[in-house]
Amino acid sequence: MSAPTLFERIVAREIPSTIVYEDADYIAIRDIAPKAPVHLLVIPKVVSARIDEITGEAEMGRLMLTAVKVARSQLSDYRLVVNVGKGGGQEVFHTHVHVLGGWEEGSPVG
Ligand code: DGP
Repeated sequence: MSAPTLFERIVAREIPSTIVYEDADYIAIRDIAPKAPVHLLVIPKVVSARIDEITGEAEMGRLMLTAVKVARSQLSDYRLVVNVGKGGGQEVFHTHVHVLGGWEEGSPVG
């Protein structure tokens, strides 16, 4: 068995985090190094290393629906980002969707 991922350890409360949403299958936390005034991570509890390992339409759909639900609970406008692989900027290899928003001057640059 491989070592638990950072996010599994957060789900297990072994590592503290600010949890903003949780259900049986997903957790959403505040990012420890926010890149926007609001920066959340929506994380499936079932581990896949990267989002392109998810092949089920239902699983992919529920992940995005959960990300949108979490985003809409705090923001009217927002950005969803998924980094995929080292070259795509991914640092934590447990699939997650970034929710970014809350910029004062409307949309961010880039
Ligand atoms: P990514 O580069 O897409 O793999 O994003 C990983 C994010 O996880 C990054 O924005 C920082 C965040 N992060 C890393 N370690 C922790 C942690 O211990 N707690 C929380 N809340 N976020 C973390």
